[in-house]
Amino acid sequence: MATVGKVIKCQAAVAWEPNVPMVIEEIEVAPPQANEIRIKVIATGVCHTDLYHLFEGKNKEGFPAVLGHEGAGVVESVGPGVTEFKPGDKVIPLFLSQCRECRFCKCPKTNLCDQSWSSDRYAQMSDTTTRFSCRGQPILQFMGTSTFSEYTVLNQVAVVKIHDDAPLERVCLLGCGISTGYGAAINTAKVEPGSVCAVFGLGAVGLAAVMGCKNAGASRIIAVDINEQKFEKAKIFGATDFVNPKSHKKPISEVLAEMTNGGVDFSMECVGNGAVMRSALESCVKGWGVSVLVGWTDVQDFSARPIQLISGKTWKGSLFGGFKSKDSVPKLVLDYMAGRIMLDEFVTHTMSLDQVNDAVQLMKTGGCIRTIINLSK
Ligand code: CXF
Ligand code: ZN
Repeated sequence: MATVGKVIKCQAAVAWEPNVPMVIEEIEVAPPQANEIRIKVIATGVCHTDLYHLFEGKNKEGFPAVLGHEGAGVVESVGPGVTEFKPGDKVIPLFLSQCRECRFCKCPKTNLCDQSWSSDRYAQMSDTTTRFSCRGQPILQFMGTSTFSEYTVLNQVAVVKIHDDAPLERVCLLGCGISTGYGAAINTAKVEPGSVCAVFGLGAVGLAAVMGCKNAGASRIIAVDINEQKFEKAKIFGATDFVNPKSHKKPISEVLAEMTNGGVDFSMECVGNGAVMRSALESCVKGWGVSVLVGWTDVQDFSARPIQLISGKTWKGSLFGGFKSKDSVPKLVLDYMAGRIMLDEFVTHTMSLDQVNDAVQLMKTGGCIRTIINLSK
């Protein structure tokens, strides 16, 4: 290919500073170095984490940066030492990598690869530099992925090859939100056939958790949200009961206890709010109830009465739905292609890269489930 080994000039959405809309810029993307691959991004979802980092300035790598981490693309070229990928392969970037060599990758109990962006092991790339620049100024990468760019460079531990026929403008969603919610139900909660579940928060992650409960054979799935407009969508994914906490004077845990003869078997918190986390735990049945933290928040503390756990409940959480990313994402792609999981139903909007700020705004106001940015031109 004509671009191999050369700097590629392309369009990217650059977040120059917190709380300011991103700017579509021409950036320069350097060739991949050892153990890296450069990909052409075809599609990317917009996730709350992009929003959170952009508007609250919490991108731990700082600014300016190219955000985006829920993408899918095609390999353009590979750096020295890369044998797993070749140009033309369809791939999904993995903000949670799987190096297969660290203590955590070798243990079947966890997916928390120690080489991952989330473990602070590579702030930008394989080394501490970045492959992006704009008018001579280095632009940082984000979550080891940076999918709001026509081209990006990834460490090979943070990318996985998927089926050649996979529709990238759908399976990109498996790079974050859908895997996170779906896996929370099937891997972390380990929802059982015939069980009663409650899902708190019906954004994309919560709806994916509902889908996980349904696929695991739950007999009742209680969808909880203060926005009743979300209930119709939750029904499509398998929710059977719908509760708006604002419509009740009693605490939601009491409402659910009355509905379920003492509490649900499994609850999933998909909001990222300490008070909701506590309610989700309190909504579980004593003796065996399991409550899973799925929604992200960086609050320092959250609380519950010890009796909640002494009474035999389990409180746990997971990142990326507990999925070991390289092992699982290609299988999830096949699950979608075979109709075993839904993805189309999450997509409420499709936009181009130059509309990325509109997509962010839509997410901020709760006006979408998922917006797909289509970069293939
Ligand atoms: C993120 C939340 C912040 C930590 C890394 C994973 N989840 C999805 O966007
Ligand atoms: Zn995300």
